[in-house]
Amino acid sequence: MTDIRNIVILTGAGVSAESGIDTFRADGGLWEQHRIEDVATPEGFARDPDLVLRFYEMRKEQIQTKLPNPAHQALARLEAEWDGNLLLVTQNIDDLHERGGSKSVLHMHGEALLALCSACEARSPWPGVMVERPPCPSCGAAALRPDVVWFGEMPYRMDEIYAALGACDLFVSIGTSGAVYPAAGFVREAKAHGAQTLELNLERSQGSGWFDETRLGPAGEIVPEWVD
Ligand code: BJW
Repeated sequence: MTDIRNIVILTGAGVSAESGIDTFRADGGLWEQHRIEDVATPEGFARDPDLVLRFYEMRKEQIQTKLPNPAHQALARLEAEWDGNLLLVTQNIDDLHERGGSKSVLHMHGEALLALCSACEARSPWPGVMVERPPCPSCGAAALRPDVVWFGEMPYRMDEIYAALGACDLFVSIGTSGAVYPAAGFVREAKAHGAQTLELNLERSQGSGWFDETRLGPAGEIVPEWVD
């Protein structure tokens, strides 16, 4: 990769699919089993918090039984060996990048293992029994919610992400459908600043036409091939 110093990598549910974690939009995926409006919006949470807490409790338990796959491990190797700048942005709320060895991961849609206090905005480890309304360890309010970004909410650390997109030489998108903004717009942002763009996915994403190159296949195979 000559002339490349700054890399931004965006991952989505497809990078964890071969670890056994459900994606969202596939046949039989999470959004076929649960209505988005019920479990992934602030309005759904206000309407039926127990349903939403049970959904995320189930997701957290699923994540904890799974292991990183060769795609996570390859990205950790790249981070360890790359002597330029590399920002790994994930839309995933699982911790498989970290358990695969990545040291620095930006979770733009939050993390399944954390709770967020709606009153004081402190983060804390997800308590086993959030559905019983334990108090926030920082302020004592019974206002904990999953530390995830729902539709209509602002994804995390956007300034940092756009700054990196504006300075990157290579943008790589892995295992995401390109159906959800603002992440789906990152390729255009990077391209507008002159970056090369590469998509690694099982099938073409919605924004596939924006990429200079697309390589199709399972992430566990094509990500190590690209990295090594
Ligand atoms: C494999 C594989 C294998 C399978 N190997 N690959 C226009 C502009 C801006 C915003 C909007 C807009 N229009 C509408 C909006 C608002 C909305 C939105 O995007 N709606 C769309 C439905 C149109 N966006 C928002 O509300 C966001 N906030 C926002 O916009 O704030 C204002 C703002 C504006 C401008 C700048 C900044 C801010 C918030 C979105 C929050 C999304 N939240 C969720 C839930 C998170 C918690 C949880 O996990 O439960 O995030 S929804 C869900 O979708 C989750 C995912 O991170 C996200 C993306 O899904 P992903 O990862 O792409 O999964 P899939 O299933 O869709 O795709 C999997 C892919 O993998 C497929 O392509 C497969 O082929 C592939 N694959 N197996 C390789 N083995």
